[in-house]
Amino acid sequence: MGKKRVLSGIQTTGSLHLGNYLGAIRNWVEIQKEYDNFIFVADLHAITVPHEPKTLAANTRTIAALYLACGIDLEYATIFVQSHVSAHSELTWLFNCITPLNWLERMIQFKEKAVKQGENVSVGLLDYPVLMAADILLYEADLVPVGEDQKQHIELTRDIAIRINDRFGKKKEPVLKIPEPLIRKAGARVMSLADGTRKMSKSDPSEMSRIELLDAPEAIKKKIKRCKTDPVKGLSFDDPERPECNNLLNLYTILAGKTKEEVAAECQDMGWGQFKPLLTETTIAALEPIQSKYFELIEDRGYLDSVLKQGQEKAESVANRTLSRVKQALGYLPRF
Ligand code: AQP
Repeated sequence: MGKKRVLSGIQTTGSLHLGNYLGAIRNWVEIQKEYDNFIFVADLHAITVPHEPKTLAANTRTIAALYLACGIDLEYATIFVQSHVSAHSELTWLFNCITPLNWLERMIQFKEKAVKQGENVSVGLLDYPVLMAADILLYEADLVPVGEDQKQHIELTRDIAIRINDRFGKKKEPVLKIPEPLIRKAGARVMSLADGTRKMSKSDPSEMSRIELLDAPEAIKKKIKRCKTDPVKGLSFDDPERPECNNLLNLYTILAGKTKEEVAAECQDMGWGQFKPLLTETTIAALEPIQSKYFELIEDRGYLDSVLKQGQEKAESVANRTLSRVKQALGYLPRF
């Protein structure tokens, strides 16, 4: 039996930060050898919220280069750009026509993001989970690594696949493969530097709320120096009254490669004046190898483009096969 297939992606909604790395990419790297990985830059998802055309292409290249710089290995992974494989958009349309509207109106992420956008909320934002279903089902993914917040979207993906199979498939020949979520066991959830109760996010208007993977040492120093803390003396994990303290200690633990017990003992008598320079130094050192690899890759445009072209070709061949199967099941006249 071949390896199981895993599909993952990140939206081009801004600069990648420590949350994207520690909560997603680092885990993909850790498990990549066990699976056949399809990893894409989600540029179609990115325009479900207002976007800046001037930076879209550059962000796309940056994310692809960061995948490689963070350790995604082309021996185990296919890296491609979502909009380069038109089957994503086409399958989304077909799925749109069989997905009940009330399935989408129930999605928590839609409700949360729609509130932020008020009158301007787009049909695309509502349709985001259907596009995600198309992404996953096109590649016949067995597993999709997600955090708790995306579990509902995987359920919807499964519901869409089951509906298509029931309505248009044959008993022994399902049209679509039903995927499973791969829920991270101890996945890091990195919180905002400005508010320890909110997650660190690309689209937060304040750059001071996140440490970006490409931040220069001076910027990292400034952000950590100014980040929100509390007046309590001594640092400890898991105090519900001290979400910022817990977040910064967690960051230090992961970036320093230490255990929670080691850090609890090391930091119990520290004040912020002592801890912040330590976290700064550790963060700069952890990001240095990623940054130097990234700058090498982004200079070599020919190489990066060749990686994305090969990815596009491989992704397209798999995706187009699934799309044809769905169209055939729905009764479409085959292309000439
Ligand atoms: N703060 C975080 N802690 C841990 N994991 C995180 N991820 C994002 N933020 C954190 C993980 O990174 C991947 C990127 O997903 P995405 O770009 O598709 O969208 P997202 O989850 O909504 O990420 P952002 O950075 O917050 O982007 P915006 O601001 O555009 O919404 C996912 O695997 C996610 O779990």
